[in-house]
Amino acid sequence: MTHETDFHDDSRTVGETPEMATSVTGPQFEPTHERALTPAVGPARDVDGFVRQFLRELNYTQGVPLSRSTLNDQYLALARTVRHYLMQGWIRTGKRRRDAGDKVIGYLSAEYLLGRQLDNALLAAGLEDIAREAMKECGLDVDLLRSQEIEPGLGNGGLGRLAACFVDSLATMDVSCIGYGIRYEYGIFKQTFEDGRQVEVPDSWLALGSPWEFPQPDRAVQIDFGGHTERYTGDDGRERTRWVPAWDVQAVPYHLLVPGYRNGVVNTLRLWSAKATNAFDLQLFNQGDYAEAVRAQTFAENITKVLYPEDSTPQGRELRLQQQYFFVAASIKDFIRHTLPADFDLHRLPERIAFQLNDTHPVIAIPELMRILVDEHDFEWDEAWDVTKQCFDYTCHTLLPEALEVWPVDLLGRLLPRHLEIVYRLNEDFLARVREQFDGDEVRARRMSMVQENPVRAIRMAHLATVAATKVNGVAELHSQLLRDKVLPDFSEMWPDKFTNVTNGVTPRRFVRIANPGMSELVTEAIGEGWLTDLERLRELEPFADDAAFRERFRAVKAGNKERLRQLLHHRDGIDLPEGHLLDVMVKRLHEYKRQSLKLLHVVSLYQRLLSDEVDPESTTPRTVVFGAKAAPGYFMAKETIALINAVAATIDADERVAGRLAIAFPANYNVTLAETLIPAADLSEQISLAGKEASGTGNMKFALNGALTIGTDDGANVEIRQLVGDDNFFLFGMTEPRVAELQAKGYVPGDVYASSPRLKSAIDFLASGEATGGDPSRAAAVVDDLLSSDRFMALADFDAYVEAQEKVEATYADTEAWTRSAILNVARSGFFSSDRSMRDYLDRIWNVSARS
Ligand code: 26V
Repeated sequence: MTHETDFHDDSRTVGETPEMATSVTGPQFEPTHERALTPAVGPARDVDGFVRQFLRELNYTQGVPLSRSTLNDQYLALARTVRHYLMQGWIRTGKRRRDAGDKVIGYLSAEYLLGRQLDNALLAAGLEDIAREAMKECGLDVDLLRSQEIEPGLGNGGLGRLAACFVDSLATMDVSCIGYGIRYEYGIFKQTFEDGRQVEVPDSWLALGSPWEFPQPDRAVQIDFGGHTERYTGDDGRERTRWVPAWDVQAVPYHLLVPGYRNGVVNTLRLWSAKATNAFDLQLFNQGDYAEAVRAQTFAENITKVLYPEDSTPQGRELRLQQQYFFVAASIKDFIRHTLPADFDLHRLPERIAFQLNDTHPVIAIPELMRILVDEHDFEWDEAWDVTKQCFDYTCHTLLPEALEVWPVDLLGRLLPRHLEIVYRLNEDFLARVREQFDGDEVRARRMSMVQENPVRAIRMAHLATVAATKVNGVAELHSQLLRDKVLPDFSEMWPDKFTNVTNGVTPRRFVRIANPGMSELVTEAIGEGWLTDLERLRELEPFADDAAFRERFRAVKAGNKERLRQLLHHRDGIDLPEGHLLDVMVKRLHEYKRQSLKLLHVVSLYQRLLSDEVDPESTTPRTVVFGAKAAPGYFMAKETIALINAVAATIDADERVAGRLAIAFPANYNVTLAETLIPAADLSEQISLAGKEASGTGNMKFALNGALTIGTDDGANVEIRQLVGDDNFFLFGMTEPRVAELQAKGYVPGDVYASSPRLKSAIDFLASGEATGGDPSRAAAVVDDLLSSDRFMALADFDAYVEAQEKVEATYADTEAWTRSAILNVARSGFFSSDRSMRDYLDRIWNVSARS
């Protein structure tokens, strides 16, 4: 480090141009009011300008000279420096959108699983090289600083990550979008293992500073809860209803920047944080009752304290309903009050907003908008309904009936009495229509009702959403079909045109370009620039699959990615991955329907094969199986499965006899950051859910785009991946959805499958005996008992087919050239899975808005 770079110095003149001189002395304001909204010049876009801004941040915001700064100081200063370069785009984008009166996509999502922000901001702003050089000039390593960031884990899994990909694509396509959500103080828990068992640690992602957010306390809105409703007669003689709430909280918005890829566009993520209306009762405080004085504050601020990690059992938890209402009510209020012009006629609301309901979590927004229009803006009921219906579209993300949210009416009535009344009235009107259209079919009316009677009276949020929404979509072809045929068949009969499909996608900026720079460079060299925003262009890679020199280079990239993963796991987890293995990866939330237990049975079977005399170990394919999975803290079987995988991993790891042939690695705390290193290193992608259960999957797309081959069932988006990449480049196995339904109807008996498959029986017996768990059979008991007694997701039924498909994997992998060819074809043919394409589909089929690019 040189003395020169230790402290920011405005008088520094080395290589300075006149523009730069103005840029470092602070924003320049033009004389007119309009122009004053935009800083005339940001920091200079060169190494020198970057260094200056960085030092300024370090010295004046962090308050330290470089020589005394910690890594965290340096990370924060770097992040804020990059943020500076985005500000002008953000302010300009906002102004342009307001002036044009664009229709806004209001993406309502309780989760955004964003991943690290710095990498993406550097890429979007095109500052990677400048930042690297600038840090070098300060004697710092940009990669080390990047690795300091704690990712904002404001989501559970696929649904939250999808929302993050979608807002990235909308910014890149210059579509006006506000992502509305919740600023959880604690995101998804951090997973650690103790004796192989999952232990959850709070995720304090804000603890070391949060350079990416802008609090806007002056734009806080009040959110009401509880109380009762009253009828009264208005001045015009009309009967009206008024909600008299019992308590309220403040919703404070925090802005996050959503930069488009190198287009100067910066959209906004608006995340709401709860704050007590009155910080505390000073009188009580003065009387010495400190705890009671702050009680209200604690109570209010609990609303956004923590993300629910329960994607296994969406119980009727009051706090969760509070979270849901809190963020949608704040978002609608904010949109009407701050985004629309003051005199806007709300009859025209659908011209200006399309609220997309990301699953049922934000569905309480529907009665909320009705309440605003009817109670606060004097709309007639039918008039309000007509407007409301046009403002909402609904995406369903599941097929499991137990995952469809319902809210007990006693809870809803207590928390949101007016909303309950509104839902009842909507349901009355709706059921009248059903009876009219279907000859008074009461059984059907009961099935379709927004209100379920048993086991407790509760509101079916998916029915409410489906009735209100203009469009309802599933997230992959098969899912959308099953949604129509099995989950909501009465509704699709009533409104066939309401239902549509939009297959999910993933952002290639994060999951190809950032995650896999080596492959990205190779691709660009082969087909030129432009593919990152037009991913179908990857097709142009197809001929290169037959080019031996290209294949060689492709393999070298994969080998480099594996090495990067080895380094990471060594430092992060103390795991030493063996070299030269087929890398077989299963990463996703732990759920029985995803069938991590099936993968584990396969591992056990491979272990047995190596221990037996049947095969020469030297002739088998050396394989490392990597698991990554968090279990919902209250999900017993999921947690048992984690403990079992770890026990088997430890046993195999300690067994000299299989050293070099088989290994299991289970790094703790799988998250977006780990995914970015893990996925590009994988050879084999495990997508083995029971057919008809995985709505789409998005990890499956990320793997294919990074040149892993998939072993998978005919489920979710696997179906489309296989159709696109071709049967020869995909290892399909297992029952189809109709076959699953047939077997279920017939009565599935896992014991029969066990008895009839020698290989399966042997693997299960081996597990049950404790031989795969260090001699301790109790470790395997819960999982084995469950598989043998109920096996709800039919892992046993698909076992033989799975093992056979894995044998094909080994045979193909042995032919290095054939494998590489398939891997390249997977990349070349997966361009469809860009979230840009998903967004185009939403724009065309759902929002009726056109993209600018
Ligand atoms: C909820 C529940 C509750 C009951 C037990 C099982 C279960 C499983 C999952 C969930 C969460 C449902 C919402 C969700 O995260 N869905 C995921 O959405 C992704 C994005 O569309 C999609 O790729 C995944 O297939 C889907 O599981």
